[in-house]
Amino acid sequence: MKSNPQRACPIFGVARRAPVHVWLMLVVATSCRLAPAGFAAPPVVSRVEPPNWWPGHPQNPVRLLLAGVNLQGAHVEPPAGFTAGNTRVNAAGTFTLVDLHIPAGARPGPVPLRVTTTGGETRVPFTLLRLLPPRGRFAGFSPDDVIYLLMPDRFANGDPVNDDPPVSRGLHDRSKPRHYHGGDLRGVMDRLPYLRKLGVTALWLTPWYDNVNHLNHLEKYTADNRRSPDGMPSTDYHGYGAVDFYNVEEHFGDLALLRRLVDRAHASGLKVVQDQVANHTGPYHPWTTNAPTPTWYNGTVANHLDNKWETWAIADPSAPEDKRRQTLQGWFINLLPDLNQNDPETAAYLIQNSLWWIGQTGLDAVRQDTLPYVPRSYWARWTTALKRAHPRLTILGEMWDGNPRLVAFFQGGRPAFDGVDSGIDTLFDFPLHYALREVFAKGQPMTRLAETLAADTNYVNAGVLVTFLGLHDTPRFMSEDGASTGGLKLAFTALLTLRGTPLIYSGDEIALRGGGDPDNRRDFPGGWLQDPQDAFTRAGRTPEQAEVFNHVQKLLRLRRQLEPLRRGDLKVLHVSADALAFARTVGRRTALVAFNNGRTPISLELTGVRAEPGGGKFHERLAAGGTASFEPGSARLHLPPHAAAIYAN
Ligand SMILES: [Ca+2]
Ligand SMILES: [Ca+2]
Ligand SMILES: [Ca+2]
Repeated sequence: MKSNPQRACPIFGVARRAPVHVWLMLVVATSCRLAPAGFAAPPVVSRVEPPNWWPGHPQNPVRLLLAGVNLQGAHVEPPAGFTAGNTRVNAAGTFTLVDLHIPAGARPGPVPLRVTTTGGETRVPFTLLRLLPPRGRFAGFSPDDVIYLLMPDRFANGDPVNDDPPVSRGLHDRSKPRHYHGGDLRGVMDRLPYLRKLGVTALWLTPWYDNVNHLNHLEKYTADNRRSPDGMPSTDYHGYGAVDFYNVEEHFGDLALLRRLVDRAHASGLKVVQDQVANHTGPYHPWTTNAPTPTWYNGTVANHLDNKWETWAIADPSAPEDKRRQTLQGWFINLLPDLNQNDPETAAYLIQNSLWWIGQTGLDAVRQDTLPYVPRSYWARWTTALKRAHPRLTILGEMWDGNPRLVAFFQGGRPAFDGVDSGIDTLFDFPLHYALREVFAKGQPMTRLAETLAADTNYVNAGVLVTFLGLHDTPRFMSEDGASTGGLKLAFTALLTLRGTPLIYSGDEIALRGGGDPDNRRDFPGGWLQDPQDAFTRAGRTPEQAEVFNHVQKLLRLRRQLEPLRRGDLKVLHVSADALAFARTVGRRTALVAFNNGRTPISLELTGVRAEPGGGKFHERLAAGGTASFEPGSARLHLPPHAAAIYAN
């Protein structure tokens, strides 16, 4: 093959802003050898995913996805000592998949790959990095932690320069609830002291994947918030519409900043939870028109199933097959391209992508979006791969349902009827979420809470469930009919004293209002320089905000101090329409928590209070204004209306 250095090297796939891809393109541009007209065109590789890996990583070989053009018949040759194999090229010649075996004893550094076809050759850079030291990283979370959920776009604007980035102009408008508002990773970093002061110990950020750089014309909303082709286009500020699984959204920052944020969070005693989405991509992902394999997605843009969210069909051995298929393969809101995890190439890509983010940043846990819409066999493979690399990592799945039996079905730790143990550590406790709302906002009987806790036997381990009052997908507590700050405080007292790993949705600690999506995603007051009020500071909080903030802060301190509130077994001692009392005990230490959700004072005679000899006297810790007397094994409590008390020995 004669080369023709006179011809310009064709470039496929415009370089993104990430440095790794910029230098990749430079190498491509200077190294590809070109064929004269009439011959096969030379291969061009515009990117490789993952862009790097690690010697000594248990995932070996790493399966590389090379994207470009003219890759038909491509042969990939790594440097001496490495081997490449199992090469596969798609019919269009736009993708090459290849296993790269990393030899024992390989050192961090460049591993340039030579890609040859009958049309010529090109060099593709690839890098081995040093594994991050595990100390202080990959730590997982437990009921000893309290998670704080925030949406990076809506929390704090630490860098106004990236509000309207050159590659994605025109998406920033704080007056529009579905546009970017300017919050970013720098803003989160700047507010770590606030989070520490509040007393949370882990951060869950909604997805930081790169989302589309223009308006979303496929998801339009009318002024009254109905999805309609006649509405106004939205943006993917929420992060759930990935168009690039290997880049950070430019409105939020970049990979280097993300790594700094994780390190700073760790140094501040805060773990980091990544929000990952394996079920679907954004509607504008380039794969929708150019996929690595014919079965990369379930269906096509023109021809696919519409997901009806019938998750019961997954948990039901006798469910009709078409329901199962629709639930697993249907496109979310009939729009989001559904990834096919039954295609081994797609599965390998997604597993490696998870491992890459964890390995790159040192984060501690993964929250997996839309869990039930992905085959459970995939979750088993995925969790096994993640735990093999990072045994302490925690995996939290989103299974949105109020039925404890259904939620419990998705928790790992035992095989279900399908023979699959999903390996999912924990799930959101939606059943308890609904009960807390109904009792403390809507005034339903306290028995709702006891009934919900009675369903704990459905779970492999209810003690680790992630409990919450609200999420970014639910209306705010304070916007429920009947909600009050008093009710919110009682709900927080229950949340932070019951079993589970509690989660606080950013803004609930200051009684923020907001209805359904997107009203529940209002900006945190004070996160923007021009904000008239700064609720991040004591002086800036309104009396109502201060009342709730101080209460949550006090509860978080008590939860840290009192081991039974985190780890104690739970025994309900009394329940009636207005009252609930439970004890949580670890060894000699007990925390007795009592609620009066009624309008009149109550007296409770409690028996079965376990206080072993040497456990010390009970003291009230919440300053609730009630009185109590304790005898061995029993207690008599008086509580004012709408009050809760925590007694601990
Ligand atoms: Ca910004
Ligand atoms: Ca973007
Ligand atoms: Ca699916």
